Formats: sequence, structure tokens, C-alpha cells
Amino acid sequence: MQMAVAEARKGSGFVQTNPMVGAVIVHNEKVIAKSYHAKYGGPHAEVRALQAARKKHSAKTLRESTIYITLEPCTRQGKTPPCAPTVMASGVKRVVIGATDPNPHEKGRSSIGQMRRAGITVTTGVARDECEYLIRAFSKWINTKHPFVIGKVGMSIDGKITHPSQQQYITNPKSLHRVHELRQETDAILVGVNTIIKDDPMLNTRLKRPESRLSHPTKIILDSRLRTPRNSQALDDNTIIVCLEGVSHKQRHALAKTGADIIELPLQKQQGKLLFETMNMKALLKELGKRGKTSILVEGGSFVFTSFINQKLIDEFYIFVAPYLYGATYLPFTYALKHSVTIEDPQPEKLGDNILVRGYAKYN
Ligand code: AOF
Ligand code: ZN
Repeated sequence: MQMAVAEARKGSGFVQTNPMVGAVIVHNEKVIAKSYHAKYGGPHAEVRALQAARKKHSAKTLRESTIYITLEPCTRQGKTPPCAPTVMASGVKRVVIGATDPNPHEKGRSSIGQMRRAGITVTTGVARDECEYLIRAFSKWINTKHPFVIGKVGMSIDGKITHPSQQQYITNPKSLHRVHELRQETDAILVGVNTIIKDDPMLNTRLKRPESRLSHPTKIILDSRLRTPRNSQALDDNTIIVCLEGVSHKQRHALAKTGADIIELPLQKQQGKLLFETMNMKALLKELGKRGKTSILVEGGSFVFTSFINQKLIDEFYIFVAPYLYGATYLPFTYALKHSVTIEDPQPEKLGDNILVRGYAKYN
């Protein structure tokens, strides 16, 4: 199943709004075929793996084989025919499944029962945590139509996200590589306008692989009063600028010329008073979900992290910690929080001299 998870990950960046899925076929303890869902709308993982096995092996071999699939086979005609009948027709004797299908359209029509009634031995829940983790964005989006939100921060041990030498990254190249793997996987990357003004980042995916195998997330800039400089590197037709109602038409027109899409959110009021500069992030997530964004990576800065946390909207944290103390002069990860956050079951990972701590957020 670990191998099936690794197969699934090969579809990273190309399958949304569908899930990443991998499948491995084993005969006499030998892998005879493996495959994955490679492209949105394309054939599903288990069907591709079965096709690959059939090319090289006899029907008899298949009848003696086990197929490992990270996700339960589907039962509905979607963009492709249902997979459960194909799995049953293949004659495999055993099916091992990681995660059950969170798709509400599949609820109550589980293929597990169907396959068992057809005489196949079905085992479920193998490496369930990894298999569910693989499809966490899909699970949230398919059920709520809001994207899954990952908060990614690189900081010193004392929680600072800026430091004395502005030119250099706080975290090391290994951490940076993980960040680019995250960008490859997510549909959008979100930053505040201050980050654009100060750093002029490109916000693209940089991994050592051909351009055709790279996926660049849509760049989202939170910019309530449209202060984004027109020559910013991040501006192109894969950019969304989010502003508040009432911005200047002239400025809006000028920024739209770069190809960027501009979303205007309504002004918020509390007890009849206007709340300047506060954006309703939930309204934004709804808008992004409608546009088919299943996941977004929030990359800061402090004001953006604070707003998202105060509105309880970050689902998972990726916190990269570098071995420095910078002191009070520099910007903190967050400003005042309305409530504390617990990282549930934190998963530590050593990346050279950096430590990555990741886990789901629980708001207290
Ligand atoms: C995938 N890839 O390998 C598997 C999926 O519209 P369709 O036909 O592509 O079907 C999408 C649904 O199929 C999806 O919501 C999920 O429930 C199920 N399984 N989907 O994209 C796969 N096995
Ligand atoms: Zn399917």
C-alpha cells in the first residue's frame, strides 16, 4: 500500500478536482503492475493498473492476484465508466483498500459489498491514515465546496518570519524543496500585498523536472485597497487579486490589464460600524471553491496568518523551524490571536538543521 501511495503521488498537481489515487497488483508476492490517476478526467488508477497487468500477464495470473488501491473503487459513471465492475470482471481474488470514498455521491453504494458478494476477498483500512491524508483536500472540497487550507510558515525558533539579512531565506534548501512540493500539489497559493511589495516573489513551483510535469498554483493576493505594484513578478493571467468594495476603478482597470482576475469582497460591518481592512475570508473560500480550487496554501505574512487563524480557517499547518533566535525587532508568525490553536498529533520531520512540524489545526 505504501507503494500505491507513492504511485498516487505521481499525479500530484494534475488530478484536481479529483483525488490522487494509486494501485499496485501483486502475484506470488511480486509486483506485476502499478499505476496511478495521472490526469483530471482521465482513466482511474485501478483501471490503468489492470490494463498494464493484462498486457503482460495471463487471465490465470490475474485470478491469482491481489490489487492494492489507495481509494475504494467507484460505482458511478462519471467522466469515466465505474471501476468496480472492471475490477470484478478482471477476476482478481483479493482487493485491498486504503481509504473509503468520501464522495457524497458514492455514499450508500459502496463497492466493497458488491465485490464481496461477487466472491472477492476485500480488506479495508490498510494504511488508512496515509491514504486519507493523500485525499484530504478532495475530501473537504467534495463535501463542503470550500478549499482545504494549509498554513505554511518558515520561522526562527523564536517565531520570527523576517530577519536581519532580508535577502536570504530563513529556512534551508531541504525545507524549500518541501515547500515547492506543496506548491506542486495545491491549487492556489495565497499571500498578503505586503509580501508582494517587500519581496516581489514569483510564487511559482520550482522543482527539478520538465516544465510539462510542473503545476503552478494560481496566485492569490489579498490586497484590500489595490496597492499591488503593476510590475510585480507574480502578476499574470494565473493571478487573482482580492480587494474590498469601493476601490478605485482606475486602479482596478490598470491591474486587470496584467491579466489578473480581481475579486471584490463586500465591506464588513460590526455593530453598524465598518471594519476597515478586514476581509471575510470565509466568503473568499466560498468564491475559490466555486472556481474549483480544492486546496490553498497560505504563505503569510503575519497579518494574513492572524486573519486566517482568527477566523478559524486553516485546516493544517506546515511549520518549518530554522535554528535561530532573532529577537523582538522582527515580524512574528502571528499578531494577537482571539483563541489559541493546538496542532493535533504533530508529525515532526528533520530536514537537515531545520525541523518541520505538521498537523491538523484544532481551535480552542
Ligand atoms: C479519480 N481517480 O483513480 C479514482 C477515483 O468523474 P470521474 O469518472 O473521473 O470520477 C471521479 C470520482 O471517482 C471521484 O470523485 C472518486 O469518488 C472516484 N474515484 N477518481 O479521479 C481515481 N479511483
Ligand atoms: Zn473509478
